[in-house]
Amino acid sequence: MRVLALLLVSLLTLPATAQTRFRVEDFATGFEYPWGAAFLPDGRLLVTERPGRMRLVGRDGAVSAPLPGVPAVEARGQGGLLDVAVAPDFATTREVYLCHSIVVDGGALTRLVRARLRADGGALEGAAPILDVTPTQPSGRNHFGCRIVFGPDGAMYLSTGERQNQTRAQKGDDLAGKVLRLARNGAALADNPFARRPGWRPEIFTLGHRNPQGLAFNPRTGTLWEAEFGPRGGDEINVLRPGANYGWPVVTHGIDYDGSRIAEASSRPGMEDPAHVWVPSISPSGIAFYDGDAFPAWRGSLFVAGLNPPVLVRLSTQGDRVTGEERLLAGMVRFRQVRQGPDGLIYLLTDEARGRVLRLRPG
Ligand SMILES: [Ca+2]
Repeated sequence: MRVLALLLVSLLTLPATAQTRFRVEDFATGFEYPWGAAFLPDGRLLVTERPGRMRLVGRDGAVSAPLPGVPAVEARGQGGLLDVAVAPDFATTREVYLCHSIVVDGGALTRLVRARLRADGGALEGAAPILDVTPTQPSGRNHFGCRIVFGPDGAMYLSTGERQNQTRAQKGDDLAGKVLRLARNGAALADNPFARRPGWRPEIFTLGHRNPQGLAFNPRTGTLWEAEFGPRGGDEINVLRPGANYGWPVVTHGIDYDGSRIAEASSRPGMEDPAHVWVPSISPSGIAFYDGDAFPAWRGSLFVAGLNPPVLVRLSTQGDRVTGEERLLAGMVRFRQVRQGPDGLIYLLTDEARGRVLRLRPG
C-alpha cells in the first residue's frame, strides 16, 4: 500500500513541461529572518525582517540600513514584523502596508498597519494601525498568518492564522483563521459576503483556515489563491470563493503532531476541498503566480516557497486547477517567500538568521 501510494505520488509530481534551465545567485544579503518583500514601481525592493526591521534594496542589490519609522513589534515564536505590500497607487500615495504581531491586553494578535514611504525612500512615515485581528489571546506565539495582497477589484486582502486555537477558524465573530477583505483604511467593504449577517464580523471573506502565509491573485482567472500550513501533513492550496468555508479543523488531510486524529474526514459537504494537498508536508509559506518573459515555459505556474523540507515548488495550472507539480532547489535552504520581479526574474527570501534574497535567472 505504501509503495503504491509512493508510486501515485511520483506520477502526480511529474513535471508538466520539459525542464527549464536556470541558475541561482545571491541578489542581496544581510537580512535576519526576512519574511515579506514587495517591489516598488521603480524596481527597488522592500524587505521585512521578522525581528522588527525593514530595508530597501536597490536594483543593484545594495541593501539600506533599517528604515526608521517601522512600528514596534512582538518578535517571539512565529511572530514579529511579517508582511509588507505596496499600494497599487503607490506612485501617487507612497502608501505601504505592513502586518506584524503585537501584544494587546496581555495577549498577542496580528495587526495591520498603514504607512507612507518617504519620498527619498529613507524612512517610513505616519505608521498607524488600521486593524487588529481580534479577539486577542493570552496564550500562544504561533499561527499569525499575515499576508497582504491587493486584488483586481481594488480591495485589500489579509490572511490571518487561528493562533493555534483551532475552533477560532470556524467562528463568525472572530477574525482569526480567516482571509479578510478590506478597504484601504482597514474597514470592511460593504459588499463582503458576511457584511449583513448578524453576529458575524463583516471583514471576513473566507473562513476555516489554519495558518495561511500565502496569498496571490491568479492573473489569468482573477481569483485569489491561498496557501496554508496543515498540521502533520495536510498543507493546502485553496482557490478562494467569497463566503466559502475551507474546513479547518472540521476537515483536514493531516493528523496531529502526536499522531492522533484531528478530523473525522478530509472532505464534507458545505466545505471546500483544497485545490492541492501535500502529505507529507512541505510547510508552504509565500506563493506567487509567474507571468514574466524570462521563463516562458513557467508562465501560468504558481510558485510555492517551502520551509520544511526546503523546496521551491512549481505548480502548473489550468484555469483554477492544479495540473502538475515540479520540485526545484530541493534541500537547498528554507524559503519564506517568492516574488516575481519587474524584470521577470524570480526572487526568493531564505528563512535564515543570515537570510538572503536569491534570484533565479535563465541559463
Ligand atoms: Ca482546508
